[in-house]
Formats: sequence, structure tokens, C-alpha cells
Amino acid sequence: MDTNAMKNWDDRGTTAEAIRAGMIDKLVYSVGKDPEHATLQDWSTALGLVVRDHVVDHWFRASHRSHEEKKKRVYYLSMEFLIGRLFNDAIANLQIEPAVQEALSTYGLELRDLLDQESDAALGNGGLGRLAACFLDSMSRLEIPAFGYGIRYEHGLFRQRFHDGWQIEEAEDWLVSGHVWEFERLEARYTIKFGGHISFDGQGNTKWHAEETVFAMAYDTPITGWQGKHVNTLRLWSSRPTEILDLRRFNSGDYLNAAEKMIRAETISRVLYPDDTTPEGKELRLKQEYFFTSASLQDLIRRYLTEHDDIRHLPDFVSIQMNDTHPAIAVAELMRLLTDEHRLSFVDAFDIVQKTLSYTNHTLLPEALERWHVGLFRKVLPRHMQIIEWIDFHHLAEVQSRNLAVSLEDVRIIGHGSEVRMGNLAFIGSKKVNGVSALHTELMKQTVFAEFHRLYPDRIVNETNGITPRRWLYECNPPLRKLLMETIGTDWIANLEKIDAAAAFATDASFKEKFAAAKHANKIRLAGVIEKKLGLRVDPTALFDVQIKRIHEYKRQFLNILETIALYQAIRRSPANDWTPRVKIFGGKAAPGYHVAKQIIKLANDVAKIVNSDPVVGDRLKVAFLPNYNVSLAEVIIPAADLSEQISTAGMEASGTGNMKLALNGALTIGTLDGANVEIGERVGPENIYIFGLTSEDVAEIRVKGYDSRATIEGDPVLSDVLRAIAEGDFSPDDPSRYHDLTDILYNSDYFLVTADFQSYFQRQRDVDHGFRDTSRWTERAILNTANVGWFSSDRTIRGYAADIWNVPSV
Ligand code: CR1
Repeated sequence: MDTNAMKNWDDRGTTAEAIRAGMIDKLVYSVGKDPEHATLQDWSTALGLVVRDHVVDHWFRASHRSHEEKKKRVYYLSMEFLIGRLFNDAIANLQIEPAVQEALSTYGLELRDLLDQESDAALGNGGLGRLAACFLDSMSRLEIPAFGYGIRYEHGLFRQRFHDGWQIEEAEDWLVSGHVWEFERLEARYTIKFGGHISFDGQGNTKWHAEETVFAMAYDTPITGWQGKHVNTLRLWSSRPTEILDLRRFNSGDYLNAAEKMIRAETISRVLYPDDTTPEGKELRLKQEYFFTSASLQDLIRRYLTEHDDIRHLPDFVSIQMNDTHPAIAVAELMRLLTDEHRLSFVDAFDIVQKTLSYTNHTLLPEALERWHVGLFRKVLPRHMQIIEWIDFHHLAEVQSRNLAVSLEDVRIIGHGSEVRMGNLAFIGSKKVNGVSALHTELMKQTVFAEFHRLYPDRIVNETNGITPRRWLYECNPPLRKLLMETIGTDWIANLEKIDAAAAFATDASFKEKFAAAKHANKIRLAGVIEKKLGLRVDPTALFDVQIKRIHEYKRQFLNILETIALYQAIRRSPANDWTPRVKIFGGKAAPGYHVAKQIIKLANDVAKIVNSDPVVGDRLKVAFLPNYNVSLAEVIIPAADLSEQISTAGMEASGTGNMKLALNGALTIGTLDGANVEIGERVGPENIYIFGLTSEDVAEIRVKGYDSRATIEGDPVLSDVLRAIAEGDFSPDDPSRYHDLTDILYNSDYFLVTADFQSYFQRQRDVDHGFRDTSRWTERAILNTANVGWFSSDRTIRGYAADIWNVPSV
């Protein structure tokens, strides 16, 4: 092969003229449409293909380089990648927007319209999945050779619709109009086995006689780093049948059953589990986890062996990060591959495993640390059960030999003889285990992994989460991007710490005016979306108060709604007072089986209906719950926010990342001392954040001592009035008892301490009212938020992983 000829394939050029010509070429010869009959979707695909070509040029160069230099690679294993749309991301990273705009103008097309044709790839639930997407961006930015490995769900997170205020879930169909960014890799295919039994031949050979097999087939999406300097790969696996149609059955007219095996195999990558806190769907979920983990490990070992001969040196050239416990089966699967297939001893294999794998914990919620019944586990993964028994036995022996006062039961993988604890498996099989904010890591050491921490005091490290500034400022906030570029230059895009230069302009009258104007423009854009989706008109000069995240009791949207009602009642009592107009904006999905969360959504919508139509209240208060919150909607809401609600029960939100995005875009936070709010507060300073409520220590103490919520409610006339109104059906006249379950929770088992924090939250909100009225000072404080949160770039986070965990260089 003439590799020199290969190196010069990419002379396409990124001038407007080249893009214009490229588009016509793609439209006609790839999409198969003539310009006269092309739809917006066709044009969008054509432009997408042109942009993709440029990405591919950079991509090949990067892979050749990594291969030739035999660089160490990072593999990020994650059940979720919430990448959203990629079109604008590629254009922004390649810096070709002006040329694209110019090319489009010759056809009378608007870039925005073409971008809107792309579907939002919702291959994740929330923060954990979006973090994985930001990490891919940052690994490319830092030129770390990396692969993201996950599942190519045919249907991502469900689409949320409201029917009479209730959440309705509909299947999502992101692939329906084609996805230009991915490449199908028919040749990258691995066999994945399930079930059956194991035989040993007495000569050290172990054979797994599987009951069921499927193929994992790869789809690759290039992930462009800033300025295209490096491009990594997101490789997603799709499940395919190993046996095709049963022709005998088909010919006998039994069409459905003839396809049964195919359908079963394809089910594995059919849907994303719509739950980010509880393991559901048991067997299928376990199969999904094993499916993508096994395919990824087989694939990375194959790649390793094309560059190196000795499997024993794997840890020198490979680092594997397990994103939460979902891929924790990697510990046992890597053991299996190293022993059964590559013939290493168990002891040698385990040494390699512990030097190669690392694990990120994302939550302390006990229900989210996955556990599997031994019976189910053995049925689906018989060989892995044996391997886990071996690891558990040897680990226990090692712990016992150290004679430490450690609870042995707590550090077992197989708990009470009946469950496989994936958190413990991941911990034992890892080189490093990290938390995602300073507080969360501290709490990990004190709670879920306390015993492990005593055994292995160097293993737990902290890597506070971050967000990519390309997506979460440069792309989503053009007015602010422009202002920053004019004022402090462009360094901040690749080095977000440099955004601190904006602090010097916080009191500069002209900068302040432009900063406020940028915010106002973004608010007008959001107001347009609210009107379009909800038919509700809101005043863009009002305070935009935003809570966007999954609906969960610990995140306490309920607390926000209670405060909304209290404010509503106060306005109605004294409409003539000088109120600070507010728009309460909500977005978020509830897990389909999470009854309380769905009631909270309905309550928010019921409250919205009453408040928004009350002439006494008018523009002083509006409530807008936007349906189907996703990455694309976040890109519109975040730049328009004035106030960011981060009000979880202290100690329960591991980090949060929406908090970082909102602060970066100039929203002030109202929040508890939880997750990364603590670190945000340290950087923006107490006068630029509204902290309230119990601390995590207070919460821990209350959990021990007990808490009487009824006494709190009865001692607080404002809260009593709010709960009375809900319980009497003021917001649900059609069904007055609709919310008795919700109010009962507050009276009888307020585990999330909503009532305990209500008063201080309500007070802090009045401070916000007061603060927002001083427009000039508010703008200064907003600027100081933007300027002081540069540390929360995911580039900084990834540098931390590279140095502390993966041992790879970053630029
Ligand atoms: C946490 O709840 C954190 C993200 C990313 C979530 C959130 O606070 O910002 O992870 N955890 O680290 C999660 O989804 C399954 O656990």
C-alpha cells in the first residue's frame, strides 16, 4: 500500500466555495436529490456529509499517529453517552462556521434551520451520560488517544409528552431520518455468549458452552477536538443475531416464530433503560451490561495485540475506566479473557486487571449500587460467577491475613451468600476509584466504601466533574461568546481558566451593558420557545428561575413548587406590593415507574395552570414546565437563566454538572452545600451565590436522631398554608385528593427533608428578589460567576484523570 499517497488525500479545503461545491456533490450523488426538489432534511444531510469529510481527514491522521507511535490508549466504558446533536459541535470545533454560512447563503438557506433537522441522540439518562460526552470532547481536546465504548440503542431515552399535565412516555426514534455521523463497521464484530455451562478438560482448558450467542457489531462516530487537532472514536455496539431466519418455519407459514431468534438477539441493544438510579429490568439489563463490556474488551485486546506481542504488558498501554458500576463486569470478563483465552494464571491475570481498570462512582444512593441475585447471575454468566467466587475468596483471605479490624461482610463481593455486589467487585478490581466532587469523595470514604478505604487508603481519589466549554458556552451562547471574544480574546475556549480575565470588566459600564444585552437576547429566544411549546407568554425582563434535571425526590423539585405556591399566595394577598417578576422554568423527566416523581410533574403543571391564568398575579409570577427536556433544549435554556436551582438534600447530589453550565453562562445559584455547589461557592464567593439549608453534617445527624416534620410544618404558618392549599385541592379542583400521597409524605416520612429546609429556602428566595432588583449589581455578580468558574472545565477534570489514574500525557 502506498502510504504516502494516502497521506495526501485530504486537500478539500474549507473555503465557502469548496463547501458550496461539496454540498451540491453530496446532495446529488450521496443523498440522490436534485437541488430543486431537495427538502431541508436533504440539505442538512448533504452539509453534514461535507462537514463529516473534514472530520474524517483529521480522524485518520490522529489514528495513524496513535498507531505508529504505539501510544497508551484510554478506554472509557459507559452505558450512556448523552451526546445530543453533533452537527454544530463539528462546525464549531473545526471553526468553519463563517464559510458554511456563506456557502448556505448562495442557496438561501439558514444554518439554524439545517441544524434543527438533526435529531438529538439521547443515549443516556442525565448527568452521568452527559459527563461521558463532555469527557470525549475533552479527551480529544487534550489529544489523549481514547475510545468511548457503549451501546448503540435503537431507541434512546423516551420522549416526554404531557397529557393533562401527566407525563406520557413515547418511544424515541433518533435513527429514523438517518444519522450521518456514524460509520457502520461490518468487520468489527464479536461473539457474545450467555448462559449454558462450563467444562474443564483436566489439562487447564476451560470451555464455556453457551446457551445463547449474539454478535456485537460496531458503529463508529468521530469526536472532533478543538480545531480538529485530534479526533477520537466513540464506538457503539449493536446486537445482531448469530443465526438468521428459520427458513423451515418461515416456509411453513409461521412467519413470526421464524424470526424469533433474530428479534431476541436484537432486543439487547433496543432500548436505553429509562432510570438513572435503580437497576431495573433485571435479566435484560445484565445482558446489556455484559454485551457491551465483553465486546469492548475483546476489541481493545485485539487492537493491543496488533501493536504488542505480550499480553502481560497490557497495563502499560491500556487504561480502562468504568463509568459507574454498569460495566463492572469488566473485572470478571477481563479475567476470563486473560485466563481462558490467553492462558495466564489467575494470579497473573488479576494483577493485570488491577493495574488496568479503574472505577468512577457517581452516587451514594444505595439503590443505585447494582446488586444481582446469585441465581440470575449464574444463569446468565456462569463462567463469571466462578471467577467472582475466586476473586472473592482470595480477597477475603488477603484481608483476613492483614488482621485489621474490618467488617468482612462489608468487603465481600458475594453478600450474604445471595447477591453479587457490583460496587465491591469494581472496587476490588480497580487501580483507582474516584468520586466526582470533593464532598462526594469524602462521603464515599466515610460511608459506602468506608471499610475499603481503611484497607486501601490510597485507592480513592477525587476528580471533580467538569463541562466542555465548547458545547456549553461557545456553541450554545453565541451572544456571550462574541462579547468575550471581543473583550478578552479566544484563549478561554481551549483553556477555560483564562475566562477569569472577564472579572476585570465586572464593573466596566460598557461591558456590563453588553453582558446584560446578551442575556436579554437569550431570554427572548427562550421566551419564544416557551410560547411555542406551551402557548404561554412570559416577560423576558422577569427573573428566569431555572430547575432542569431528572425529577427525583432528592433533587427536590417539590421544594421549589412549594416555594412557588407560597409566593403565589403572598402575591395574591398583597398584589400591590413591589414584587420582582419571576418565571419559574422546569424541565426534566421522571423514570416511568417512579410514581412520586410523576406526581411531582403533575403538581407542577397543575400549579402552572392556576398561577398562569390568575389575573391578580399577572406577570408577577409565571410557571413553565417545558416537556421533553434534553441536551438540545438545555442549550437554549441555560444561556437564558438568571437563577440556577441546585437544591438537593445535602449529601445526596454527588456533584451536579448543570450547576456548572448555568454558572458559566452567568446565572447565580441558589443551592444547598451539596456536591459541586460547595466548590462553585468557593470560587465565586459567598456574595455571588445564595446558599441555604442543612449541611451534609446536619443531615447525617438528623438521620441518627430522627426528625419531626409535623412539628416543623405546624410551627411554620407559610408552609402550613401551602400544604393546606394542596391538600384541599386548590390546584386540583377536579380531584381534590390527588396530592394526599405527596402531602402525607411531608407529614409522616420526610426523608428528603423538604420541610426542614423550606423556611431558609423561602427566605433566600426573597434575598434573590431583592438582589435582582438591583439590576446593575446583579449583572456584576453574573459576570463574576462566568469569570470565576473556569476551573469547572472538563479539560481540567480529564487532566486530573490522566495524571492521577490513567498515567497518560495530555497537551
Ligand atoms: C449524579 O447524580 C453527577 C453525575 C455525573 C449522577 C450527579 O450528581 O453530576 O452522576 N449519578 O457524575 C448518577 O447518575 C447513577 O448515578
